[in-house]
Amino acid sequence: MEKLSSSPIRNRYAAARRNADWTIDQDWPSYSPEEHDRWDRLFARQAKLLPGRACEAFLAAQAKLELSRAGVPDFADLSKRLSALTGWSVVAVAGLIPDEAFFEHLANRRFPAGAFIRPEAEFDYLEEPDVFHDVFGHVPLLADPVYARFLQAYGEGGRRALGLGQLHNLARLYWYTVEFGLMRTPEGLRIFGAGILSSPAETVFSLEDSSPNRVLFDLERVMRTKYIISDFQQTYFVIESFETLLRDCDLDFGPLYELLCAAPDIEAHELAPQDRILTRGDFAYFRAKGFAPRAA
Ligand code: HBI
Ligand code: FE
Repeated sequence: MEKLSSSPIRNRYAAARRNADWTIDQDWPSYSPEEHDRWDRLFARQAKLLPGRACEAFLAAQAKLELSRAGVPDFADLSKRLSALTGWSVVAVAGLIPDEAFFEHLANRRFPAGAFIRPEAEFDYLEEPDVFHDVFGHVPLLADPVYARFLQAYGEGGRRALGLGQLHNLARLYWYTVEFGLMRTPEGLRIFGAGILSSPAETVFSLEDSSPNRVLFDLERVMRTKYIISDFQQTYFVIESFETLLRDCDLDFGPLYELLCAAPDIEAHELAPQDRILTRGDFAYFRAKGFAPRAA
């Protein structure tokens, strides 16, 4: 993910005047009817797919926050409802911001959300986080008290990791939970990662395709595992609950970072000896695209 934080900002907010903390004015009145309509179409498509696939906390939070088809949300308005629940607010940014600023916001319960909405040509996939990825995908779970605490703790950890030069390990934790995490529930696997929740194809692929591995979450294992930025994940990690995720991460990362320095990275497709495997992928989707995992 760090690779992306230096990508040039190429949307209508690129020249927006920004504050020292990288926030900008969302300028909600400036959204065109086409942009509101695009939000509605993106929303409607996921609203059809997510019941029975997104975790209950996500669906409940969407209702609590009154996130619906009524066009791009006004962050000030949304933040009033969100902060009343968990003290989080949504602040506008033009695109990816430097790691330091990003973690500072999270540590203070401010979620930096892209204000731009993807162009029609990138309706199905874009690399930078736009308002649909950030507000539709990430924001609802900030209304869940335990998840809200986890993300704030991630921000606090990010500031420390930056100081220790360990960001790449911590970024993997974010990637395999906040962005692409799954949860095991009595009704079956459910999605909580924003990267999946905002993507119709990966919503289905992550739960139903035979290609990827699905492995129970283990903090050290996740922090050793490389990830893919521009395709579906080859391994999904599965938590039991936000409570167990928060408890598993509630430790001094110092000794863990030392251990990680000596431990080899694990490839995105590999299974490790200590893995508690839920499904062993057959990689059919990836092989069809020319991926040939070396025999382990
Ligand atoms: N900036 N706006 C924004 N959104 C992100 O998700 C983001 C970022 N900057 C850095 C970053 N993510 C990652 O490098 C960290 O999660 C590691
Ligand atoms: Fe994201």
